[in-house]
Amino acid sequence: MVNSAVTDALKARLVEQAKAEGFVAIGFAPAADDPVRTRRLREWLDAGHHGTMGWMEDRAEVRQSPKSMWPEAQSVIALGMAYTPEHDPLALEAHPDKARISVYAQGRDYHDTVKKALKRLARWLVAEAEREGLSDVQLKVFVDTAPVMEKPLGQAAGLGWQGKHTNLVSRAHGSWLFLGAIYCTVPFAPDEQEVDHCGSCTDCQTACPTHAFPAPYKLDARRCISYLTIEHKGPIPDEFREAIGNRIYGCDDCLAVCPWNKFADSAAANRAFAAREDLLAPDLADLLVLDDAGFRAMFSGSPIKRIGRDRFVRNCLIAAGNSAEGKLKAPVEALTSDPDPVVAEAADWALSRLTAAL
Ligand code: B12
Ligand code: SF4
Ligand code: SF4
Repeated sequence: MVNSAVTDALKARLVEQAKAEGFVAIGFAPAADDPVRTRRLREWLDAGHHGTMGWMEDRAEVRQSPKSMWPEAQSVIALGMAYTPEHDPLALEAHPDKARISVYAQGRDYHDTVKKALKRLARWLVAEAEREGLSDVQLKVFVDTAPVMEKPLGQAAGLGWQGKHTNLVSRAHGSWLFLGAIYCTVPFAPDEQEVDHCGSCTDCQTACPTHAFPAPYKLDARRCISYLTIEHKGPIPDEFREAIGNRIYGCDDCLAVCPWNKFADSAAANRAFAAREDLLAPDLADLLVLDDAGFRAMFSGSPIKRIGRDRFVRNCLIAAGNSAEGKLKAPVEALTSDPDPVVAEAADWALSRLTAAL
């Protein structure tokens, strides 16, 4: 039997240590199964809303609950690191010659930053638990890529609530939190679950350019610009090309319009996520000419590097086709003979759009 006075004291110190590691939100939840969460994940997958993200389906039984991944887990420690922007994420809407990169990808890759901080925190916890006489404490750390439902776990731990746009909204940090989780064998006292504060607001639902919400709290990823520009390989379906506008990597529209962001202060953001000067408002003309080496050099340390040059240039071509900018015609035309057939097809489309518009 673990002494709760010991775990409570350890929990209080862990909260302070998490802050020292740059986390602005931390909460604790039991590692218990939740039939509602499990059912909703199943419904989402059965509706095919995950599109070609087969990895969501492959490990659904593991993803649905901490216990199904790791029966020994007792607690979930949910953590949030802020990336609140200093600028208006929608500012480039009326500048079709510029490329819009979503806020989360304008600075350093959060996978690296959050994972490193989680690992340091985990090492601290094991050492301190031992010092308190808790033997054989085990834990696992996660950010994004593991089969873990970080948003509902974050809500269960009191970090915020899943808004109608499906992301976790925090009363203090709005929509701008990266999430991470630690599963551990220490039975920490749980915090109170956060409740929904969306009320009658529908701002995120009406802001979506591709109508990706079949209903509040439900996202059809196949229609989401984030999915289409990052996860989706192959040609972007015609029906979404115009609506994508000049968004070349991810999308912030449903997050940016959320009224809770007025409480978010960019001073709380981790400096690693501050926008790189060259990614705030890059010229499409400069991005269209990137070859493989140029792409890798430009996006080293950035989450953008993972989509590779071909998918990136494909996205830039969709934006160029929407731009009606004469100066983009030459670089677009050069790409019609690109060795990658998806790039060449997007270039044909963009060229015909530019020709019709000019
Ligand atoms: C797959 C994925 C995507 C997919 C699908 C998104 C989605 N909504 O599922 C795509 C590629 C589209 C995507 C996009 C983005 N993503 Co993403 N993504 C993930 C990932 C890997 C898994 C999410 C998941 O489990 N989806 C499955 C569905 C079933 O889960 P769900 O959204 O929680 O669904 C719940 C609701 O629908 C709810 N529900 C259903 N019906 C009802 C009814 C009622 C009444 C209620 C109340 C609730 C409810 O219950 C479901 C289960 O909890 C997580 C990381 C992780 N491991 O958790 C990051 C993650 C969610 N992504 C993140 C981010 C930042 C983004 C983008 C903002 C990036 C960008 N700027 O382009 C966009 C946002 C788009 C959006 N509006 O969601 C962050 C979100 C942080 C936060 N504060 O919430 C995460 C947590 C990564 C991280 N570690 O920080 N993402
Ligand atoms: S990220 Fe953009 S495309 Fe995706 S749901 Fe939000 S507003 Fe719609
Ligand atoms: S925009 Fe409105 S409905 Fe959407 S998450 Fe924010 S408060 Fe909720």
